[in-house]
Amino acid sequence: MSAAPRPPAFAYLEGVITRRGFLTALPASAAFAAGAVAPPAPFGALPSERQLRWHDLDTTAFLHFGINTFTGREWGLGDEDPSLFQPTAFDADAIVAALASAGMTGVILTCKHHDGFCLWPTATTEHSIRKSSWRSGKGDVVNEIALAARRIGMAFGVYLSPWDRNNADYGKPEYIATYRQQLVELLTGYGPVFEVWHDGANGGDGFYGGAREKRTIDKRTYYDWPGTWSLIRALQPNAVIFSDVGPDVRWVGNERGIAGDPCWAAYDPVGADGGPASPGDVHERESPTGHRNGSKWLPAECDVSIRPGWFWRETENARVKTAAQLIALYYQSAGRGANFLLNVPPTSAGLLGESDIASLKAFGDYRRATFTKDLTERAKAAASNVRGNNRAYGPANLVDGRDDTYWATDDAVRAAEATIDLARPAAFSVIRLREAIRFGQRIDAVSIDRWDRGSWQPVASATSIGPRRLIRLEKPVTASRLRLRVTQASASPVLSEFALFAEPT
Ligand code: FUL
Ligand code: CA
Repeated sequence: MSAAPRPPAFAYLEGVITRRGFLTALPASAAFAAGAVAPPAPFGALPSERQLRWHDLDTTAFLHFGINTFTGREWGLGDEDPSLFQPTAFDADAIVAALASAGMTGVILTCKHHDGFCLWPTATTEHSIRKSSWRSGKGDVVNEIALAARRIGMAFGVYLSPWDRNNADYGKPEYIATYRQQLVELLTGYGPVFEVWHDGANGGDGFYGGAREKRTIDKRTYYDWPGTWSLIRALQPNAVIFSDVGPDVRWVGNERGIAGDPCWAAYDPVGADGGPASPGDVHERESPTGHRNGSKWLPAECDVSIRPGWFWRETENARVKTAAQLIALYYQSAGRGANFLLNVPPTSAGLLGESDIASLKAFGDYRRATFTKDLTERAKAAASNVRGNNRAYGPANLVDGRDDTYWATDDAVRAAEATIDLARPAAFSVIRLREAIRFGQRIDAVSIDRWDRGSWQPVASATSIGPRRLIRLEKPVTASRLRLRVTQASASPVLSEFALFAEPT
């Protein structure tokens, strides 16, 4: 005999919602197993399990740290003395604590930037922390950040620049073996890695072991990316791989932290000249929006720095983005279904800057104050259509606070509406919608209305939803009854959430 709670008796189209799941909140698969109605067939490109986990991360941090932190350059040439790397008060726990205060769920460290200087004691090159007098050559920044991240509950990721302006072999096949060996070290020595980041900067002037010349490589063939990607898969199967072209996560096409609107998760990248795409060679104008009917699930990641540069320099201390700017970027990136990747570069002391810490904390305070309380908590929901008239797919699933339950309609439905009755009038300024993306990105457009003295009045509308759509209203709206209309869909809608939030004043 199962001890599962019995469903309360109510009409399947309307139910009193509690946060603790009773039967209306059971995943559709359970209802199906009970001999009921099959879930909808997935539509279009679909996310992998590792992509689904990555979507949940929402906002992560970038740490650009290395030789450039001490030279004031953005792109070091690769001829720097390793002993220039000399942080005076490096504290990995303090760095990740400041990131965590912003609500960040992961951190990606520049283990090697274009200058080739490695922040871990690699066996592959002399251009590393091992050759710095800092901590008598015994330091390992990768290890310290990875451990600090784990201690505080953040995921850890690695940036390893393919371009290496120090390496004598750069441009020759030998360097590819070195690059892969560096990945092996990073992906086997530091615990679980959630993301491997390959930037697209490729070739040019460099030190190259003393040759001091310009080296150009064939972006399409030189790196043999498929070979490197399968190595990553073998070593860290749960890590997503980021580049201009994926294969798991795409660059959004700008370094301003702004996704397109719409921003479709699917994408079929082509090269700048219309030929095959590769990291560093993509027709980036289409990267912000993706492709509505793209064949690959390749969601966007919006990278941007909290400062004008990617690396810390004293002269930019007064130009740190404010919390208000970070909040605006959050809505323009994560709010459009992408992930927000915010760079916060450590100082030459090996800490974060004071203004950076203050902006991070205020950004986190805003997010906690806004998103902790969902005003639909005690709402009742009704819908114009419910899949198979089965309450396992009912609109109550929109407001149950659970990601694994969803409102779904019959297959032929392309336009549908759900009404949400709040227990009492509430003032809100943010609406959050989520599709159950295991079933693909199905919805093309929605509108939200409020009931005002006898008629429906428009509040907002949006196009792509995907894993997350945040609609931030210009000013708070008060209502006790709302209507969500799916006005256009490419397949029957499957939505897991309709939530309302009030921003702090
Ligand atoms: C680019 C690099 O050239 C920049 O220095 C920075 O690392 C940025 C995130 O990626 O490709
Ligand atoms: Ca739900």
